[in-house]
Amino acid sequence: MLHRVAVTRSTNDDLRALALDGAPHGTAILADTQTGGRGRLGRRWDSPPGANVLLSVLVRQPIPPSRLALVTLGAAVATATTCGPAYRIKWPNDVLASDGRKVAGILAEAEWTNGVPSFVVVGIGVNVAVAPPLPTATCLDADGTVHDRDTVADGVIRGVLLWSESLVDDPRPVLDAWRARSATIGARVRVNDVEGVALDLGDDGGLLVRTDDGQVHRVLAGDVAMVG
Ligand code: BT5
Repeated sequence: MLHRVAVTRSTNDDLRALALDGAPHGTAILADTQTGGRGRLGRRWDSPPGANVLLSVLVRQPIPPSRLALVTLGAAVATATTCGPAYRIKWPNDVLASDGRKVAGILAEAEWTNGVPSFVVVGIGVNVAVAPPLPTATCLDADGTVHDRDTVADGVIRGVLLWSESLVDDPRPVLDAWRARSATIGARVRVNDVEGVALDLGDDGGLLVRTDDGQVHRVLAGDVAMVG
């Protein structure tokens, strides 16, 4: 069930409220504009006027807690796939155009009840027709073609549900699909205080980075900067 709203603070907040009221797996909210769109770590997600996707999808599946971080990775795969073959993922959740600028981001928020995850609200912002005035941002239409916002939203919803359902039984398909779309693996990166070569993903979705002294560090959260 897809709810459409014109203006809201954050579709993630709205969908969480619906979920607490018992909304089923697959419920989604698509907004034209957000006044308080959120990124990770207290950052903002901008929604300049234009036909962009500001979307939240409810995942209510018995995903083992150890695999919850993979919901974000699966959503990033779904979004990059919908955007097109040239789009790549920077760990963990940025979808980048081939020039390295960001076209989409994911904010997945899990709700816990008595120590058990009861649902995950997966928020996805895709700049379809217009990017905010940031040097690091771009939009799908920047490739010179016009993209249909509803088609993008529909592709992302289907993909998010498909990949998150696959996590119930087996984390490997999401991990492998993410690796195949990665802009990070093999690159020299700095993440938190660690600088080195990004070797691979761990089974939990963490990033394995080999520093120049040969040690392998596993990073579970943070922002990757490409170095050199
Ligand atoms: C994200 O955070 O990329 C997660 C974005 C999730 C947004 C969706 S929209 C629907 C749902 N409802 C919400 O309230 N949120 C979700 P992060 O990795 O922290 O990236 C945030 C950073 O990206 C900002 O600090 C800016 O530098 C940059 N940024 C902000 N808005 C952008 C945009 N529209 N396009 C590209 N970059 C942007």
